[in-house]
Amino acid sequence: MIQAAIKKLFLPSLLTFKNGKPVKTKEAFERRREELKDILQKEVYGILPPKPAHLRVELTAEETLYLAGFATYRELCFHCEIDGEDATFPVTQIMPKGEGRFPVFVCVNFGTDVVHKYLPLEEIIQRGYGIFVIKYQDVAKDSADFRSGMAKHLCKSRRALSAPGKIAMWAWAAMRVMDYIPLCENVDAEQVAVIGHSRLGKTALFCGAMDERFRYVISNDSGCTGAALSRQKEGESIAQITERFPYWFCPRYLRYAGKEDGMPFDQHFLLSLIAPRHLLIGSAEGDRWAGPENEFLATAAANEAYALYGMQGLVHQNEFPAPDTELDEGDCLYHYRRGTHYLSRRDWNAYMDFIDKKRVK
Ligand code: GTR
Repeated sequence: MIQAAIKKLFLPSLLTFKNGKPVKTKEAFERRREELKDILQKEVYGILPPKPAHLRVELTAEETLYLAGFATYRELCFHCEIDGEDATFPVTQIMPKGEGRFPVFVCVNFGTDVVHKYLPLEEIIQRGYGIFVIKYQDVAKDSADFRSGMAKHLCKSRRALSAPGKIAMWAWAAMRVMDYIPLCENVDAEQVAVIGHSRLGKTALFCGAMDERFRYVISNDSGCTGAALSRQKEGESIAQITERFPYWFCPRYLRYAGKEDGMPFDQHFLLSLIAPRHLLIGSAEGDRWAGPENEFLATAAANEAYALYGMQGLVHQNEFPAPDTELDEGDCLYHYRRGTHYLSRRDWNAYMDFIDKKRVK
């Protein structure tokens, strides 16, 4: 039934090179990966800005007895040298106390507080995870303003059809945190997850697709131009998203409004780039705007890439799951809960349960 539902969408083939040749091995998929990245950058999110010439991380504040003394809190300033200028954005790091190296989340979040409705910090720390929090608008405003913050350094002109949009910039900032992680003594650089909710779930997916250093890529309720296939999608369409938020994407993406069926890509391209790492997709039953079914279908469609690595990808029962189900048997997680558009404690715990399982292997 799932295979049939995917077939009915006539998706562009993941495993066919641009020249029409088939992609049959994981080595071939590594070459296809470059084509997929190229398509998604040129058509959807814009060309990812290059790494800064130099990165320096400054400790600006520290509290060693945070969360009743069980955590360390640090405020960091990331200084990026771009075209000879010092471009900066702040990041907050909270780590559990103790010996050894901890797995961490790089969380691109909405609020201005570290303890936020989408961020149950104490639970995360108690479960033995550290976290880096980027408040997304500290990097670039969630608006058409490309003249302030990091945006003016990362995009000199919005005239180019493949100029980076804001999603690419927020993702770029998460990658800079990843640059810093190997220098942190108490962080396990092999166990890093990037996570975001909604527009920031789209950001987490683009980040993890473009940067293979992230072992876990978590999209919560990311919907349109995130985890959901755009063809025959319930809820938000490309026309609607590009009408309200054109600046999230590259200018060329606007051309696809109302033209989903003819697009030379769909969101399974993005999800397949996470292979052979772990993809964690969360949907909510009440979040019809995001289109849970198409989020599930895109995850299932990415299995073709996992198969080339001898992996299962998402293990499912060949039908759309009932609410309050975790499909967690394979390399990917599909977490489907009741309720509405939100990043809840329940979601975080589902993601940590899955990562815990993968880490002991
Ligand atoms: C909505 C948008 C969605 C989703 C959401 C959010 O308005 O249509 O694509 O990104 O915002 O980020 O909260």
